[in-house]
Amino acid sequence: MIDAHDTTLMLSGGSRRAVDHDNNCYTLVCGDQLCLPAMETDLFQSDKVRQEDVLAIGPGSSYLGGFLVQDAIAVLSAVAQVTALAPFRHLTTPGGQKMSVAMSNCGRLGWVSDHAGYRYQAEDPLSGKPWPSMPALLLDRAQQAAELAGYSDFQPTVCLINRYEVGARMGLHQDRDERNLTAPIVSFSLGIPATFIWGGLQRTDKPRRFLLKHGDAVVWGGQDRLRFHGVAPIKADSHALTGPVRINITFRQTGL
Ligand SMILES: O=C(O)CCC(=O)C(=O)O
Ligand SMILES: [Mn+2]
Repeated sequence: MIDAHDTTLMLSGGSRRAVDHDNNCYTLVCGDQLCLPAMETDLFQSDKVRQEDVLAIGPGSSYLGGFLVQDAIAVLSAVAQVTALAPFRHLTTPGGQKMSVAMSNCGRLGWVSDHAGYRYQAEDPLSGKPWPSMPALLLDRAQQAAELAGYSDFQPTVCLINRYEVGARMGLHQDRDERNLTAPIVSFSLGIPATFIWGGLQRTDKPRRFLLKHGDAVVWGGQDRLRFHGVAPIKADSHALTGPVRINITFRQTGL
């Protein structure tokens, strides 16, 4: 095992070697360089969250505390592979404002925003090429989280990756750009913590706030699928694996 400093995944630039608890060695990059990690062991081995660890936060929504902790290095390594091909960028809202959260996507479709509106599309507007494919580990863990939350046969076509630096936030909103509102949203948090704002079905409903920490998952669907939610401005912090950054990954099932 190497020390915490050396395991920092430089998702905002540079590259690092990291060794996880099973002695797998990874090279982690973010930039225009692609570096494949040496993954020799079974990435799908951890199955640590049990049904009894799933906390209901609404009739159709669950909080899975620590769900991804065991896989965090491999998941962040997969994210770094995606963002080497489709770099994080700050999109513009239809109203012309630059978003504080930097985004990328993998999967069949990706979520984009510009002066023409919010939408899903098959090509990365930066490269004109298809989005990188969804790494098998990410798909597997998203499906497992959905299953634990009571949603079987989740087939996400979109994996939106959000990078939050200090001060970045996401205003109260509904995820409603998807064609299929019967499938849930699966959301993973890695790195420094965030205060999640968990509202109701009306924008004016009084929201609850709870901390999303490294490795936590939230799943919402069914009658909670259109709940308003957001992320409060990120406070300065540092995490051994991501440095001063929070990574959020949401999985969505939609077509065009
Ligand atoms: O960062 C989060 O926890 C939530 C992200 C989100 O709501 C979104 O990408 O639509
Ligand atoms: Mn959302």
